[in-house]
Amino acid sequence: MDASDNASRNEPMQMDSGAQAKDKEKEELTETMNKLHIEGSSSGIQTPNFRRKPVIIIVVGMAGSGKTTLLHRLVCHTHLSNIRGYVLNLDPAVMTLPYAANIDIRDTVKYKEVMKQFNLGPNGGILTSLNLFATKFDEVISVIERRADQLDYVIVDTPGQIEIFTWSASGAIITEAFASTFPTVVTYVVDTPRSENPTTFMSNMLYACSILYKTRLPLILAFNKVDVAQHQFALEWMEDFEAFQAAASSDHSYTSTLTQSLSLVLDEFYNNLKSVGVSAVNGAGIEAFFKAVEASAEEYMETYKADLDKRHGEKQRLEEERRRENMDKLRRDMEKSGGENVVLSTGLKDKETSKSKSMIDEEDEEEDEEMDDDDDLGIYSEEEDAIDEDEDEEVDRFHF
Ligand SMILES: Nc1nc2c(ncn2[C@@H]2O[C@H](COP(=O)(O)OP(=O)(O)O)[C@@H](O)[C@H]2O)c(=O)[nH]1
Ligand SMILES: [Mg+2]
Repeated sequence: MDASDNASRNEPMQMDSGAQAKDKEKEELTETMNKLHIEGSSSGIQTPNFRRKPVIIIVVGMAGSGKTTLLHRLVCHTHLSNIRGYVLNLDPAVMTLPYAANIDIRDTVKYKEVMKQFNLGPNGGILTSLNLFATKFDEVISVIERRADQLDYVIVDTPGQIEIFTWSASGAIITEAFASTFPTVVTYVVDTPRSENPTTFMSNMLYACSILYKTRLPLILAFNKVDVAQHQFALEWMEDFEAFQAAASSDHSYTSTLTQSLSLVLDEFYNNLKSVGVSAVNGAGIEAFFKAVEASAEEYMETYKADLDKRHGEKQRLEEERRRENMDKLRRDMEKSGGENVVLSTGLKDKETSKSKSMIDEEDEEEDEEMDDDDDLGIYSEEEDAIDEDEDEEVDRFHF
């Protein structure tokens, strides 16, 4: 407590005037109410710090469909076309990456260590590593936010086994964190040569459909490996379900009948997505892919963002209502008590008195808190400082 505090405390006593003391108290009261007002509004749900750039491209797909190779191709394309890209690897189990990731989950979580420590198999290890990483994902978002002005795209590679990302809580957390801060699109990579069989094609499409409805984000189908097999058959099947049924009817098994029926159901799904044929190996179709990303980002702003804003608006309205009710209650108390007990009832005055009494205790507590913070997987924040110092650093590392 400083000298001015002491002075203001002693003043009413020295003046020995009841009226002046009351004035002083009223002033304090107004100040307290103002403080409450500020606290009330800042503790509420704030409009998210949404930016129109960069566009986030989350790349998902079955193991071996070519996600990592496609990412490499996209990175090469960004370098050649002066597009400013940023790359994130979320696959903790990948041995070597063909591209230089700006943020790599492997620098934060050692997947083999996680397997040992938690006594898990490979899939459990990957899933737990992703969960651990997701707990610190707000740090990743703020790193990207700080660079937002210098970036056009953030490309995200996901674990080989698709369900680890698409059906896990951490995958949902990561996707939501991106989608509430930047325009976000999902790219579903299809192994084209392996989808020439109608039944395999259908299971692939059903999976893509489930991702669309789960993430509620614009979806791009990237038919990869067109250097081996062209994707025209897929486009034809998606546009004309009779053509697909004709292909599926050559097989008379139970799955074939089911597949034919499902093709009718998926008609609406096909209308809601964009598809491009690409080759991660020779670079065919990459320009068309980026065009599809741009169109999807527009779509995001028109539909998904509007929906998100609506939900945030509703939350904010409820919060504002709650704050107004509290203020009214406080005002009523003040009128009732003539301003005498109100400060006590807010708890702030209590806090202040106890603060001066237990100053030494609190100092000790503060020290403890600081130590707790250090324990809290603090290497992250150290790294953040390092990033602050060197914004141009190519590879950002986070550690648990
Ligand atoms: N021919 C051909 N092979 C590809 C293409 N993209 C990926 N591959 C191969 O597919 C395999 C799996 O690729 P990878 O990127 O590791 O798949 P991921 O598990 O989805 O990340 C590798 O052997 C790649 O060389 C492509 O466009 N054409
Ligand atoms: Mg991969």
